[in-house]
Amino acid sequence: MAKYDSNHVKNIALLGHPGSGKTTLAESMLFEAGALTRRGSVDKKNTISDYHDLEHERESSVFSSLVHAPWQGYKINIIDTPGYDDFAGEVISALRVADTGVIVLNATQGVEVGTDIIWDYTDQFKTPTLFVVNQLDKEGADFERTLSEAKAHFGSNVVAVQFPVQTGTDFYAIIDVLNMVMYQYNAEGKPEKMPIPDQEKDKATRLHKELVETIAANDEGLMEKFFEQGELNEDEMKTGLHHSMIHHDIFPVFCCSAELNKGVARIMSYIDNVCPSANEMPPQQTIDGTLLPCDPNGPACVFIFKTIIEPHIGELSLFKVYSGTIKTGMELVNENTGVTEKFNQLLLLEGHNRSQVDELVAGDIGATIKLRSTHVNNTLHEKGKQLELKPIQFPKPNHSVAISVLNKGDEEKLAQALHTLKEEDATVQVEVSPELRQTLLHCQGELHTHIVDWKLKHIHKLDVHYEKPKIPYRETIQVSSETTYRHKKQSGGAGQFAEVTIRMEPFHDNMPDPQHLNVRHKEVIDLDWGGKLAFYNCIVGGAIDNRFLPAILKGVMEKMHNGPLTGSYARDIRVSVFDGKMHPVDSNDISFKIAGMQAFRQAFTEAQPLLLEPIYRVTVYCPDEQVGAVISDIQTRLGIVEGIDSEGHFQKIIAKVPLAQMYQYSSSLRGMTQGRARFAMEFVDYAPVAYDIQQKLMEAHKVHHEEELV
Ligand SMILES: Nc1nc2c(ncn2[C@@H]2O[C@H](COP(=O)(O)OP(=O)(O)OP(=O)(O)O)[C@@H](O)[C@H]2O)c(=O)[nH]1
Ligand SMILES: [Mg+2]
Repeated sequence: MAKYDSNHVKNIALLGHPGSGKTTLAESMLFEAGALTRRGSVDKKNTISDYHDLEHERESSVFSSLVHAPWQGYKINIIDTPGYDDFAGEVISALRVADTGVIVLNATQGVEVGTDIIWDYTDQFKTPTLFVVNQLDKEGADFERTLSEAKAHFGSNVVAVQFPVQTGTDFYAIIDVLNMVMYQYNAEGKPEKMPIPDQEKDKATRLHKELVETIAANDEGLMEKFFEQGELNEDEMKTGLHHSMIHHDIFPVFCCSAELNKGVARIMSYIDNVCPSANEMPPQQTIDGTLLPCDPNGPACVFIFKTIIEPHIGELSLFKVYSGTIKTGMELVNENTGVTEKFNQLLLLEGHNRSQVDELVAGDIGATIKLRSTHVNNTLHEKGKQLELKPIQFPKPNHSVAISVLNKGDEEKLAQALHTLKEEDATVQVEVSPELRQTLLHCQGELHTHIVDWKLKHIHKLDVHYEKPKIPYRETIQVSSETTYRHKKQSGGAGQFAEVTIRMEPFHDNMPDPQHLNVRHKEVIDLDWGGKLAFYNCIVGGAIDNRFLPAILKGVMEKMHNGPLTGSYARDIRVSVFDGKMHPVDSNDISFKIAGMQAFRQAFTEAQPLLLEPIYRVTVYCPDEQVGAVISDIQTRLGIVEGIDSEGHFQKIIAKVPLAQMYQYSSSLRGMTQGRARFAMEFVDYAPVAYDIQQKLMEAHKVHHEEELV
């Protein structure tokens, strides 16, 4: 295996709408580099990059995969990412380590929804970006339209470096306006350099001029030269493009047919000669602000951007070397877990296949296995240093389902499987909710849940069942009430006796003491589930001994935990115990606990109880033409629109919507907007549910409760 220094490593991520041709392009790149003797295809399920059974089943990428192409003395690390938005986590982690984003466009479709979404990421991370207009060999391919759509969406600095001579089944040549040459391809995709034909000269000259002017306009030095010379030579253009790509100013556009391998080699040469290597990008900044230049002689430091769990091998940790040179057998300290890890093997990945190398220099990407306590987003560095790189901000899940096992006894196996899934995919979250008595699986969307389900069934061999997550309602009261409850039990031996009189009021901060009661002791408890319980001892004349007060509080708390209306948590209530009775023999803690509980239940029902539901702030980003549909849908979900703002290419709609109305919203929104919208949601507050819904929920609880008692 050839050794590469930091200047000769290029890291690219292939990005784009599903089906644009990323995996096919990766395959052609590997073929061009001589890493493959035969090109596989997605349809035949034999590409290097889509190697997972799930990807074969779907004929589309699900995971990002790392391959590398040795090309003219350079090593191009290629991360082929999946196009579906549900797998955005794979795209974001790839962009964290890539130094160039290659956005693939389908020439028969132009700019698609996925292209816009990907652009937003590259723009946010300021990743140097180029476009590849692919599928030019396909019937209906339209380069001009695709280019003008890209300019309209992403700005006039999207500039053509190439254009096709003909598109569709007659696609045979590409004219390059950087070096003003035509590449004519034979059936195997081998190019022959030719002069630009007369009938294409005007167009080539016009696009060349546009390219030169765009380069000059983004580089002061070159602007002067351009004015002096009226032209820029090829080297000057490359230098200008190089700098402008680093600053995320110019976005060159290339042509190809990945399927027929036409134009692929030229893109690879551009990546080698013009796109930045890692050591030309601004240095990484650690969390405490230290700059870490990409220097092979600097302190060893790597960042884990992805893990893959492979059957029979265990966990593969994929990393980028941000500084220093990593050698086989090296020990590095994990800054996040404190564990010292030994890198026994340094691996290069080729989809499913792996090969070993002795060292990896700053800027390169590789993998290792069998680290003990290392996860995605961890930084590892040589001993005696303190370096922690900024973590990848993964998108928050917005699609939840409750999951359970079909076969009793599989619970532990499911917990273990979910743990493994989470380890491999940082965009999945698992929540075991004691309140709802459900295990919730939070994913990026419905498709993402299907992927998790596939893994559970096929890898972990588990039969699982899904249902709608329950809603964490809350219960409270609206007015005050007073009640007395006597608990008395006489059954043969020792009896039970306790009588408790309480006043119950809605609690709010800084409320005055209860009127006409003599407060002897106050306790305000912050409840784990939000809100408060104030418990006052206002006993006079020793009606109840102080020693029984904790038992009464215990009874009250039990009911707060299992509210009288629907068994949900209760909140924001003040209970003042101000009278009662004891029996010299039969009174004990258990009696007072029962009396406290029942007094609470009785008082609660008389205090105009209210069921509260969680309200979420939902932010939807969608194109102009879909604002109307999105808003009217929010209204049918009992949501209240708070505002509309424009943000980039999108309109941002902010609304408050009850959580109970948000089940499977990601799928409805996708359907409603053909996948053009995105949304995020966060908890804001609790609000009363409508009276009829409260009645229905109470009825359902009663039936369920009675069933449980049978
Ligand atoms: N005619 C033609 N077909 C192509 C070309 N590139 C890709 N395809 C076909 O388009 C389909 C999708 O290609 P992929 O390479 O899987 O696309 P992708 O961008 O990786 O898709 P996702 O992984 O789902 O995001 C496959 O059937 C390819 O054979 C091309 O240049 N020309
Ligand atoms: Mg793919």
